[in-house]
Amino acid sequence: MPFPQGFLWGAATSSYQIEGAVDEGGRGESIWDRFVRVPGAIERGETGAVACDHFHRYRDDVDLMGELGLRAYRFSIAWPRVLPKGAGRRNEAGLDFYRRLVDRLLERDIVPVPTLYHWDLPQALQDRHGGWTGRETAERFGEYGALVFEALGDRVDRWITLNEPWVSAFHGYHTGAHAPGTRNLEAALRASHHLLLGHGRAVDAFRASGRGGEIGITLDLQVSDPATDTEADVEAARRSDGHTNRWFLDPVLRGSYPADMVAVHEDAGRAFDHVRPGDLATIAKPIDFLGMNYYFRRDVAAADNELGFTDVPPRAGEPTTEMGWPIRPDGLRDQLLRLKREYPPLPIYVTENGTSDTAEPGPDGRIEDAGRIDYLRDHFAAAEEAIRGGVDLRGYFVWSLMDNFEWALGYRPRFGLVHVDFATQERRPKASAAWYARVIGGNAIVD
Ligand code: IFM
Repeated sequence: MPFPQGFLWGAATSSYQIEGAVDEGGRGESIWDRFVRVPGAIERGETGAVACDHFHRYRDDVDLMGELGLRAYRFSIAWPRVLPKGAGRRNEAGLDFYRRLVDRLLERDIVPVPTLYHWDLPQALQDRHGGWTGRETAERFGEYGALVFEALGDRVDRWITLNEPWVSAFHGYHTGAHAPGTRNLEAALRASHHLLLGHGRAVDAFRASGRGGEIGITLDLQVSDPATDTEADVEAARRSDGHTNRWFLDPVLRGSYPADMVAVHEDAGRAFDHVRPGDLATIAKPIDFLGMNYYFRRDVAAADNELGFTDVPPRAGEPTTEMGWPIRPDGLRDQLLRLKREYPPLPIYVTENGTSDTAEPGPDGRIEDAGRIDYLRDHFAAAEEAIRGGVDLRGYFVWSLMDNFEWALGYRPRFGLVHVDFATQERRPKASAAWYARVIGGNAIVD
């Protein structure tokens, strides 16, 4: 069964994970440039300083996208490349890089889908305002958005404000696994609110710019199932869903935080004085589409910790990705159907889905990543089921175009359709890339 006509098949990346050139072209320091230098923060002490060297190789990379038949490319703009200090003086050379990238995409009929924020906050805003724990960062984000819409709005008509604010807030400020490495749940709650407020400010700036086009947000939405049918585990799964999904879906699409989760935090004495009158109306400004990233569905059990739940390991014998994530494509279908059932109608894009697979070139040079093909085939089929169930799914972006810097795990996980030899920067499309090109060409899943 084919996908709807015009279905936007693409691939995704992000600035810090691929660009490199962190000290070039007038780019300022980001919180990731600083965090990667913390001993033990990143496996093997790796950094994104060179990454895929995409900043210098973007022309060839776009040509490669053309050869793969991609219809769309989702990338992110590095805020410190455009505003080295996060605000104030703009860096024309940084804007020019993105202008050239977009022009090259358009020349090859590839729809550019930039994300304004994929985690590389200007370090100056961390120093000055405590990063996202400070309300000022949300205000600066709105201004940054206005600047980018003005500079690129003549060439781009589909925008994403934030990528996975749950990860930015809770890995950045609660678990400390990501930059800036803070470990404090209250700080993470503040950060989540200011990320959402920044999203709302950027949507306002986009509408005020008068540019045509569409704007949305990308949330990472995973399904949480109770590990057992005990009341405690059922409640744990509800909390997990509240913490990871509804904490962002509800403010953006309903204009309120989920009452059950607010009660959990208030009962624990966590303050909400950072939420000011009018904020939720800003956060809930109408958007044109929702981006959903999907990687797994989790089993959750009750636990005696700050949030009252914990993930349990994948079931015995169950297939997992090399990240250790259980492979459960039905979660993609179920989450899409749930969005349709419980939230106002909105076009949806799967803005990320994919798997790590460390297949290396064989003697003939081919990279047989059969595991990735199986993974994608099953997830595309789940998306197709959701479409048949009435979900208005408009496109699908595979994570990732090419192997890249996987944050705290460095370069070990390889998520790319294209293999990157990080010693030589040679790109080599894997078997999955050729398979994906056939899917795109026929707008249908192939064997
Ligand atoms: O690499 C990340 C990406 O930056 C955000 N979504 C999940 C991917 C795989 O972990």
